[in-house]
Amino acid sequence: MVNQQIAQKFYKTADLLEILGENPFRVRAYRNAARTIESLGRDLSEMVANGEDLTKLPGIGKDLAQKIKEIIETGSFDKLRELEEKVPPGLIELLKVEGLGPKRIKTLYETLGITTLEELRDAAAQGKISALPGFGKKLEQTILKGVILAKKEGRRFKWAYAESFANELVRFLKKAKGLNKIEVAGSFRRKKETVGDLDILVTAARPEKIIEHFVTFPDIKTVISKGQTRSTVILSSDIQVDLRAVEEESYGSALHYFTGSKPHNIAIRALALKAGLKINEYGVFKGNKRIAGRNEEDIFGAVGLPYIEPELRENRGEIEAAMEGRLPVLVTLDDIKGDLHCHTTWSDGQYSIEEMALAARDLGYSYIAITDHSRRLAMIKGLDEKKLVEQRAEIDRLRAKIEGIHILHGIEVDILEDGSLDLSDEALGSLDIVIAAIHSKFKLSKEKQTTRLLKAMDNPNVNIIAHPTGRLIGEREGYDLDMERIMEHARQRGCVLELNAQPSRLDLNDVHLKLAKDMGIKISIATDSHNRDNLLFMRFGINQARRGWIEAGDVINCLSFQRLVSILDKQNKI
Ligand code: DGT
Ligand code: CA
Ligand code: CA
Repeated sequence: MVNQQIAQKFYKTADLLEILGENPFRVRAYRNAARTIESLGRDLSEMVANGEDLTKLPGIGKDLAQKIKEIIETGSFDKLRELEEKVPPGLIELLKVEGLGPKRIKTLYETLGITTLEELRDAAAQGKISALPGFGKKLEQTILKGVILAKKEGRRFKWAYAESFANELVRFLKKAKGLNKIEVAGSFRRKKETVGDLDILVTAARPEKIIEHFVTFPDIKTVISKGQTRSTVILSSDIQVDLRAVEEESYGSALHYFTGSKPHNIAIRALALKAGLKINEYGVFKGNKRIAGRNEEDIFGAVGLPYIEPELRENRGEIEAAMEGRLPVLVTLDDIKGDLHCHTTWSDGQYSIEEMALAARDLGYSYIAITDHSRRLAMIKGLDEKKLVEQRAEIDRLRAKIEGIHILHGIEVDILEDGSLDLSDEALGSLDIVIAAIHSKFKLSKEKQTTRLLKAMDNPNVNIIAHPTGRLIGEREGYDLDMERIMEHARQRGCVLELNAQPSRLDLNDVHLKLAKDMGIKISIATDSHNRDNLLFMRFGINQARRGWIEAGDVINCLSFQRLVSILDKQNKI
């Protein structure tokens, strides 16, 4: 439990008390305490463990000190649990909306039954809010705008999920008469693992026609705005879409600007200023003269840079690398030669080894590793030593039968709580490839969880650590790990780290990938497929890899089969 989390609990308590109209003095006390905790230089959990007196901290009395202990021990505290029972969970989100305080939220709840941002937005769009005494048209508009902002902060969509809507919209917009260029910009184009909203850019002879067509998209729930060159809508899936039409001569600048990221844009603008240029979404200007704008290459060129791939535009060193001519040549799907993490009907997969191998061959791969679960996961038929021998016989049979694809016999072996592995060294040693993974005891302390993984890497049979942090996007934080130690150990051991390509995992993340790359650690981009279609998840892994500056040379499944096998052999001798 870190200080931020404890502070959040107190902020939440204050908000809930306020919505319920309780004593303002108590509300303020919780907020003050939260602020103290937020800015505290030391770890509260440690202070409690050391038996230090918390009441010495400003704004923390006996009562709050006790609650802090309760949070550290139980994850929350009774008073908050009680408040959470009383107040519908969506109401607290409404506080983020400009123009809405606890009193008004209470009114909206009691008269219109509004409990979520979506309900608030719909009520505002339908004019129900301005009809309430004391609210009015102007406030309704403020609220509508506020909802959009609050939603943007609050709700993000997995890239793969957003993609289906983006594709559908592009297909639909392409049917509009007179449409010229179209591109989905923003975080979507940067392939960020989650997307806040979709930013579509078009050029057209008559932009207003495109807007007219856009708002007839069948999946629209609410049209927020509709002008001559701009429109914002909400889809029934709650994804917000911004459409902007720009002039041809500004298309490159607009595309660059709306692709972002904001920090990247700001850094580019600083470069332009240094060169005596002005840059905005309309172009790059020297005085009043537009010297670039039509395409993105020219925008970068105008500030003295080569083209930078959208995935790199996070101001994480790409501008310096571009200046020094050392931008990475990012890995592509075409570089991938095989998939090293797949399940079959032998454990919890839905297809046979043969079917998976043939599907991999159809993708043009030259190899696939069959890596079912190990025995500890008995509920999903995890394999024991005996079953592994039987599976080997089946794989040998298929190797003789199927041409054009190499089948590696592997396992996704469970890492037990103490870091030992779920199968004997002898059994593991008989396999072509071993990936090790944590599937239980997610809540161990940082120290224990870290040493657990370090120990697993020490087993000379282990080639790859699968989904190293265990996070599930938007659902579960990763295990508490000392990633620097993990990476350092992987480097020393020559252990490969997986980039799990499942759209809800994408584990390692972009930042960790770059760290791994910089340390010389090799990556396996793998789909963790449980059926044939899952093999197509590879491209989500590629997206994330590119955001992490990964090149083909960093990826073991970009190696030919012979090179791969020699690397796996070498690993096992360390
Ligand atoms: P998202 O939607 O939260 O996943 O992230 P983005 O990056 O798509 O952000 P969004 O939709 O707010 O804006 C799209 C792009 O527009 C953003 O990446 C950079 C650009 N942009 C937006 N606001 C600003 C700004 O205040 N300054 C600059 N320089 N660029 C901005
Ligand atoms: Ca966006
Ligand atoms: Ca946007």
